[in-house]
Amino acid sequence: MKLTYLAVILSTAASVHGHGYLTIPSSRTRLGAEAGLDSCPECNILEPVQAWPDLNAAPVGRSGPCGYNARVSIDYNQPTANWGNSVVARYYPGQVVDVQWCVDHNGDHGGMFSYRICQNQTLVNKFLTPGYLPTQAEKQAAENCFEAGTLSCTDVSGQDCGYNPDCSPGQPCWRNDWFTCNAFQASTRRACQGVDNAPLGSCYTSISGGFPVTKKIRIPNYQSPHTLLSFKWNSYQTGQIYLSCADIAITGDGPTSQSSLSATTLTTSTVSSTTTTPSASCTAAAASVAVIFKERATTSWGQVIKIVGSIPELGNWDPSAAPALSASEYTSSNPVWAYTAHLTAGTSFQYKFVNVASNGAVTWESDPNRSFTVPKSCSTTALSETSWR
Ligand SMILES: [Cu+2]
Repeated sequence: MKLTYLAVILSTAASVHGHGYLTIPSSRTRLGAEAGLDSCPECNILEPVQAWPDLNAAPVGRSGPCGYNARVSIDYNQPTANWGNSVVARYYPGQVVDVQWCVDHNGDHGGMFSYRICQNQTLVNKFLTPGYLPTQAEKQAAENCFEAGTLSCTDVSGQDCGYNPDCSPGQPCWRNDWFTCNAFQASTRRACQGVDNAPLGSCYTSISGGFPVTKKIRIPNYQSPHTLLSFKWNSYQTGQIYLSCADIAITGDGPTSQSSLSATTLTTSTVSSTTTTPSASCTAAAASVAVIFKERATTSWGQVIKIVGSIPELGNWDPSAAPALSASEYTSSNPVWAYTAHLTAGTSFQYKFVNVASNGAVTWESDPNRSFTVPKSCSTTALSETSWR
């Protein structure tokens, strides 16, 4: 047994190649790489297993729904200071969102991939408990739930949900609820790198540079203040499965119901309602206002957009203390960063956006400062989208 195990390790080490991981929303794996802990985020591999053509045949093992990177001995099923304690993206039930993973140039093994949400909070909570390492049985129980919670490609109208050209009718992989890569040996737009047909290096991998693979999923009609979006890629070429997960929230009724949101969250006792004319959708004053900032800024991997300004909530002009915007809505065609600040009604302040590189270097927007006064009329307000300047 020992010899067989050793042989597997050696053959894996000898065939050094890339592979892939979930990048949008930011997976725990991506956070591990950005924290400098994971030197090969695309190397979270469940192997050697049967990955094809039966996509759910392999036990998930220690990889669990969030992945285990044997190269750096990181188990992403266990929350740490760098991932798992807070959500990286907030969605509402039924929302259609862009998701992306990154496949390495040298490790594009073709095949099929899926996004999954387990709607059993008790099972998921094992993966949200700070410091707790789920057992193998808990990992498998959650994995079964995630498999049952596959977010079907066909849930998004107009999305291309063809069958994988490397799979034959009658095989277990002949299904179009999963997403497919192109033909593995295609002469152009080969395998997974052909899905977006984006240039090499559009996303980060440590070995050869990555190709992004972008799809749309529909968030299920399910609510949770903290749950997981799990990504699973079954390789066609190799006996490998890649798993990663992102911490997300699914809450609220979406953008059409801001007035009902206001009605449930408003506080009337501390604010005079005489100073501002309420907008049509808001009829009462609020003490704390959710202010939504959106900034269009094209960034490269590792860069983060922050909002820094003259009030404590925005870091008092200190970029290291300023909140980061979320790239959960970011796509190459619509590079939007977003942040919701909870600010006291009536507060006036100045601010700028900054671009913070992975080495910490800060690039400021040009002058003059932007300025804003939090309205007293509504518990939620959205500034019009701005662009980097
Ligand atoms: Cu590989």
